[in-house]
Formats: sequence, C-alpha cells, structure tokens
Amino acid sequence: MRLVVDSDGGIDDAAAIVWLCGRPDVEIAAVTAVGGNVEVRQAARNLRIILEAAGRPDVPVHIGSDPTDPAPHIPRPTFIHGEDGLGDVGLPDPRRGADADTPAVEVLVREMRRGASVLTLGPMTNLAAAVRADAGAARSSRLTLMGGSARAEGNARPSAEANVANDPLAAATSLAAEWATPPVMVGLNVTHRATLRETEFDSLARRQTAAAAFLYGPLSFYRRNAGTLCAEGETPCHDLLAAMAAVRPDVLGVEVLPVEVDTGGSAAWGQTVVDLRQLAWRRFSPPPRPTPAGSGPDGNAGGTGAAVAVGLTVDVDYFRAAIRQLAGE
Ligand SMILES: [Ca+2]
Repeated sequence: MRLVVDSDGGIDDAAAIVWLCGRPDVEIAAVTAVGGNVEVRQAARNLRIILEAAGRPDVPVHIGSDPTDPAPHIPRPTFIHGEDGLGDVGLPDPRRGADADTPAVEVLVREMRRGASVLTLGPMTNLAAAVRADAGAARSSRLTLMGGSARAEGNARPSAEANVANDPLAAATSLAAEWATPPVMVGLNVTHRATLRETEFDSLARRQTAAAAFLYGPLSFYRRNAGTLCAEGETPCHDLLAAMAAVRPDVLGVEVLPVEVDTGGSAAWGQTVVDLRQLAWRRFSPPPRPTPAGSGPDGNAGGTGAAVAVGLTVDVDYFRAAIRQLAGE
C-alpha cells in the first residue's frame, strides 16, 4: 500500500515509522510534519532523524503547520516525550540537511488524489487544511488516525485525547470528509490495552537490531510517565498501533458508528463522542432511532456524527509479537 504519514515527531511516532519502514508491503510516499508534541520544525527534524535511523533517508519530509484553530490550552507534554520530542537522549542531528520544499498540505492533496492512504499520528491540522483545500481528494483515499477514544476518556484532558484536543476542529473536519471508506479511529480505548511490558522492553534492551538500538533509549524515557493510565507496569505505544491498523486491518475489531467531536469550549472540549448506543440498537429490527439531533423527546442527540470505523477490540498478542520481532526475537 502507498501511504502518507502525518506525524508530530514523538517517541511513539518513531516506533510507528520504524515499523512501517520494515514492511515490504508499505511504500511511504512522504512524511508530513505537524506541530503537537513539539513545534512543527522540531517535529520535522525528528522525522528526518527517525527516517535515517530506519534506513530510509530518501523519504521526503514536508513541513506543515502548528495547530491554529481554537483549542483548549494543553501544556507541551515534555514529561512524556522530552524537550526535544524524542526523549532527550542526545540523538545527533540528521545528516540530511533540509526538508522537502513542497508544503505538507499540497503533498497530502496530491497523494490523496492518487489514491494513497493517510495515517495521522498527531493533531489533524494538516489534513483538515488539505480537506478544506480540495474537498474531493478524500474520495480516492482512506484514513487511519490515532486519536480520540470510543469512551469518554482522555490523556491531555479528562475526556480528550491529545491529538484531538490539540485541534478539535481539524479532527471534526477530517472525520466529516467524504472518504472512500469510513476512517479508522484508533483511540485510547484500544491503545491503552495494546501495551509494552517488561518482556518487550527486555527484547529492545538487547539491541539486536538497528530498530531496537534506536528505539530503546527514547522508549525508556517514554516508559517513565506514558503508562500512568494503563495497567501497572505497562506502557502504551499509541501511534504504533495506529500504523499496524493502517497496514493490517485485522489487528483491530471495528464497528462503524457515528462520531462527533466536541469543538466548543466546554469541559468535554476535544472529546470524540462515539454513539455506542447503536451497538445495542442493532439487536432490534427495526432499530429504535431517536428523531434528529437534539430534537428527541429526551433532548438527546440522535447520533448524527460522521460514520467512523471505531476500533473497539485489539489483537494484543499480535501487537506485542510485532515489537519483539522488531527487536530481532
Ligand atoms: Ca504522535
């Protein structure tokens, strides 16, 4: 498959991109940088470092934007990704001097038109700009995103995941676009279950492969604080699971459900509101459906969000085995 990866250059982004570079069935057409964990230029620098470490310095990195739409204030997550976005382990500058000239949005539109799939691993600012620039481009493309949650849980805010919380309007715009198939949402409800344990860290620590040697330092930094919302002793690697879902759809069990993003200024600002009621209603024929949004007798919305393939279950064994394989086991 041909893929454009839009990333904010963090530690789990690094794991995702290194894994993708090792897949013979994936052609990475381009990587586009977005601001999120770090400012966009630092994200682009990190992405060049990651691609060089993965043996793919030829993949172009295109600069996009930092989020600009109204969003809740979220401090930079330096306690998760470090000051430099890659765990402050002293990685040398990339050997390749500059980023590619073409802006990220132009590349996204071009590649979507050509039928490439899109994988977003950061705020969806670049993608929303691409959708606004060319509303028809998404029709030829498929989207997998790391973001949101099927349930009201968050990491950047009580009920908002960081990528969506950093630019809720961009997420809403991107999900509502007309894609070839419903976008695949890889949210915290699945990424908090597909985790690295002591066993996977032990595999990486042996540094038997270039991938393990590169990822072990940053992931060890990440491990200190990234797993506070997971089971004890477990560390998520959100973007890696999203990358796997883009290439190996059966790693997730999905249901197509209406999803709306809270783009207002409320306590739930940045939450992905997934209408899980539909799962229960599907047992009935015909399913009971409230009247359109907000007008039902109980005042509840009718589930009028974008149709999204929401990841609800995850093949945790495949995820962990893939990490150990990356580490040469
Ligand atoms: Ca990311």
